[in-house]
Parts: sequence; structure tokens; C-alpha cells
Amino acid sequence: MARRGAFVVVEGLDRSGKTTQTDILRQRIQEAGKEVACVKFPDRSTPIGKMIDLYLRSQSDLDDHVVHLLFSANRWELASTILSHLEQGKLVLCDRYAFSGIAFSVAKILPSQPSLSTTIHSEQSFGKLSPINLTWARAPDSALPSPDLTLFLDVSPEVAYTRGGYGEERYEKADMQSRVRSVFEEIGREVSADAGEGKHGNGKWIVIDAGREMHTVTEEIWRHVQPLLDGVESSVGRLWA
Ligand code: 2DT
Repeated sequence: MARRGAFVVVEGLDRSGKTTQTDILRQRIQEAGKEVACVKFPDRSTPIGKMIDLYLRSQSDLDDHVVHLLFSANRWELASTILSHLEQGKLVLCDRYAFSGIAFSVAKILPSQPSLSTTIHSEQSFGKLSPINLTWARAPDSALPSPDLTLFLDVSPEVAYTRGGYGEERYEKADMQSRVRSVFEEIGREVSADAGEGKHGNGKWIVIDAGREMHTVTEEIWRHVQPLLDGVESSVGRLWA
């Protein structure tokens, strides 16, 4: 079987340096003489992306379920493009993916001091729309192309604060960010456990301590990506499949 390009996702909390690190990684891949296709979610340029952008900038209000489905639809809009880059042997470098979708949507229903195991698996109340739980949140992204490697850039709320705090958009609040962090941890445990059992094709999950000096973080990221530069032999997996 011909080798295809590797699919690398960078996930991260606000102020984790995700954008900077993704940019440096793209440059290094190019300097290594490899072709790289960059994708970013949400892609605010598509018709669905424009609705997401209005929502994130608090210019529109939408039900949480609707927003979740829009973020997922935004990924499906680009799924065939991602697959074709991979087939052409390009490394696809993706800034946020379905794991962000799950983390942010599930985080909305968590109490400030999250106790994930009780909250996200709890029974849903009658007479109201069901709160978003992990099972529901995974469904719309299921069968999307799955990454070979996800690098989760982790940063504590304290470090984020010393880096100048959060921005203006809807989710850029300390309380929300720490709940998002908890859900990311849960997703990471799940992806890693599944990879260990060879169950899901969700690829490898690596936590990078992004609270360190920028250069140290860059080098660690590179150590994980370098082995993928010549592509991979296996076919592209499908999320949660
Ligand atoms: P950026 O700041 O990286 O542009 O992200 N988000 C993102 C979701 O809630 N669901 C998703 O599926 C994705 C991809 C994370 C904008 C915000 O959108 C959130 C932060």
C-alpha cells in the first residue's frame, strides 16, 4: 500500500501558544522539504463558519445543541478536502478538531468545580432539552477522518493569567477554560485507553506541558511530529469508529 500523509491535530487551551506553535511547526515541516496543508477549525470563511463566528462574537444566540452541530458540520464541510490532501501524501496540520467540539460543548453543562464522572454520565431531566453529554457530543463527528496524532497543549489557568488573561470571545473566561480543561483530560484518557486496547481509530493523544518556555515546547512537539514526516502506511482511520 502506498504511503499517505499523516494527519496531525493541535488542540489547546486559550493562551497555550497553540497558534504560534502551529505556525512554527508548519515552517519546520516545510523546511524539512515536506508538503503541509493547514486547516483550522472553526473555519470561519464558509457559510456555516460565518454563523459560528457571529455566535462566538456574541452577535447571535443559538441553542447549545445547534451550535455543537454547526461546529461539526463545519468539519464535515472540509472532510473530503482533508482526505484528498492525505491521499496526495501531504501532512495535514489541523488547528483544533472534534475534540475541541466535545470539550467546549460538554464544558457548558459542568458545574464550576467539575466532577465529570457524575455529571456527564448522569440521567437527563424530563420536560427540558437534554443537556449535552459525551455520548451525544461525539455522535455528529463520528466517522470523520481521524488524526494519527493529537497534541494537546495544556496550560494551567494560573499560567494563562500570567500571559495576559483571556480575550473577548464567548468562551474566553477563566471558569469556562478550567471546565474545558477537565473535559479535555477526560477525552485524552479515553482516546489513550482506546488506543491501548486497539479499539477506536482515534490515533495517539499526547499532552504537552505548554506552560514552559516556548522553545522547549517547540522541541517537544517536533519530537512527536518528526517520525510522521514521511507519511504513514495504514489507511486513514475514522473517529470513534
Ligand atoms: P479559536 O479561538 O481557535 O478560533 O476557536 N470551539 C472550537 C468549539 O466550541 N467547538 C469546536 O468544534 C471548535 C473547533 C473553541 C474559537 C472557539 O471555538 C471553540 C474556541
